[in-house]
Amino acid sequence: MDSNSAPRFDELPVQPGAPAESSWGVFGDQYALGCLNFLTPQGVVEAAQLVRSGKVFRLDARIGFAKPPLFGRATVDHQVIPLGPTAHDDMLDRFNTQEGSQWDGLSHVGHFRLERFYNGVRVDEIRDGSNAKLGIHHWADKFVGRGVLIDAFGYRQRRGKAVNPLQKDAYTLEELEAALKAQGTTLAPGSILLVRTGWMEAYEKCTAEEKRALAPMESIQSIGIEPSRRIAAWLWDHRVAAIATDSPAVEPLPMDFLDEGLLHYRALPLLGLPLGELFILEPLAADCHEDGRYEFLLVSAPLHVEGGVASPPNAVAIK
Ligand code: UVW
Repeated sequence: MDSNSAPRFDELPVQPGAPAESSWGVFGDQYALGCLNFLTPQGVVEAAQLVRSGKVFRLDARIGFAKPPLFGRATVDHQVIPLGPTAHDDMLDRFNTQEGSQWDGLSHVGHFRLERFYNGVRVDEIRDGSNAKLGIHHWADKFVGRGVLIDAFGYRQRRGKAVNPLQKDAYTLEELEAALKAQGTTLAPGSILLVRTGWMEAYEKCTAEEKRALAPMESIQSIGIEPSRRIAAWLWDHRVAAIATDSPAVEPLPMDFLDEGLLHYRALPLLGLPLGELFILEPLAADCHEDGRYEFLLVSAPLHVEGGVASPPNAVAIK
């Protein structure tokens, strides 16, 4: 896909009958990739040129880091199983692919009013036992390109602004743009955008009791990215391939699932934009601050599960 030939956000939709502000039809028969279509072989080659120090940053947390997992998701059980006198396998029982760091795939959330997933895919097509149209397997070898970090948390802190990531609050478009400017970074087409909100670091400082108390959907609070039309337009018009944060929902929590303006609806069923959550971004941000380079090669290899809904990112940033 030539990102120059893609329509501007204001020109969407291009497909007759498609919902407003949707990119349905833009990517033709490659729709299962959604905005990952903005990642190209040439983009991978260019991103590889960003590798200079040889430093590698793991972007997903240890499996099972959240105790308990957020939103009532199952707790994974890891067992080492003897295979012979001096050999082992291991088992991950009850592994929910969204128990921690994750990419939300395009079959994770459909539009509640339209009752459609990305590109008009129906609920029954997701639940038919194959999830052939929007399964995460389509992303298995596509999630590589130029990563860009916006250290929104660091930007606020350096300006002396109070921020509590464990309370509902939003990083605005103006803040994201100002942080980018302060970093001397631009959003080139085909960027995998990471935004540090500070949530994961604040969570790690909580006591076991505090973690238990904040985990349910009814009680969780989080800072996130402003969920708005203009943010969706900004991401689309910059040809952002995916966006991930170190917060539980990318957007602020709590959220009203009947609000059509949620970023989850704007991104997943309407634009086909992958959302990444609960990434580890602090060590990467510290290194970017030190060397002044907020761009890197990003390699993510989602689980190769045929028909999967979501996946740990299995992602590294390489500088
Ligand atoms: C929410 O929808 C709150 O988060 P997730 O994408 O993990 O389901």
